Amino acid sequence: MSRRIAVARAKDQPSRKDQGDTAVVVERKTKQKLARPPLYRVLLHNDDFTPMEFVVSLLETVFQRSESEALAIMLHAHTTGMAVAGVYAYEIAEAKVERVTALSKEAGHPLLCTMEPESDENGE
Ligand code: TYC
Repeated sequence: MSRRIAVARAKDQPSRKDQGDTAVVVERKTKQKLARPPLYRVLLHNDDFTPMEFVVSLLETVFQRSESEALAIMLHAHTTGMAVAGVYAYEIAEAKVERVTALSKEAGHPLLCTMEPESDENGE
């Protein structure tokens, strides 16, 4: 009697398919290594004019931070001069910077928002 047994394929192992009495070994595909996209920190800079509540609300709406996270990030910027609002792939970070800049301008606040690579050229 021929029985078919499904053999779960481990990531780095060749796959085996039982075909009756004969075990067929299928060579695994060459592993495709995908480089991780470089990440960028979006920074909020302190100033003397932008209201604290405005910065907190931006952190909640643009960066999806909870109220307590937003408050902590805003206070970090307020006391040290700068804070990381979030870390994203290039296009996302760029869109966040543009959104913050547009909303701040619209509201008449001078809030500065910039981005910088998370790692150096060596990816470290
Ligand atoms: N320093 C501002 C104030 O006292 C508040 C503020 C916090 C502004 C963080 C910018 O990134 C900032 N109203």
